[in-house]
Amino acid sequence: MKVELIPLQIHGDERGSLVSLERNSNIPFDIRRVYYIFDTENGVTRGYHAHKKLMQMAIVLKGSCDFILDDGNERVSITLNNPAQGLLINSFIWREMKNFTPDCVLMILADNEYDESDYIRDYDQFRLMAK
Ligand code: T46
Repeated sequence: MKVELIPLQIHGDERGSLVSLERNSNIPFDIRRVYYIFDTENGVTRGYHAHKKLMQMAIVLKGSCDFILDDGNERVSITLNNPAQGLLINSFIWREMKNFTPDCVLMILADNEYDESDYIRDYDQFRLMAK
């Protein structure tokens, strides 16, 4: 499946921890957009779509949530609960995000601007296109 958990180096010292994100270094694309999801209501599942072209890196800065990822053949669940770990999600991966803890702050880096025409929001259409 075109997803990968990437360890992010922590620059730690007696004051605490710092993670740096740099395009074409630990982020394997040019970052064109950053957005974050927080204050998610209990029991909510988000996502339910794939992207035709967009590549993204998801990092939970605080708390935890689960990503359900589906390439049309297999479905995996990955828990993000470590700000020193990035989940790289390529195009044509169906995603659902659930089990957000109340304190969860989920940050996403994207390789392009927001474009509704890049979304595939129908699962059956996604299965056909992913073949
Ligand atoms: C994804 C997952 C992980 C914008 O105006 N600009 C933006 O950059 C984004 C991402 C969203 N929006 C608007 C569009 C909707 O009216 O914000 C609202 C919520 O977006 P959406 O329902 O798409 O949120 P999620 O959590 O279902 O999906 C988001 C991203 O859209 C998507 O690309 O991969 O997070």
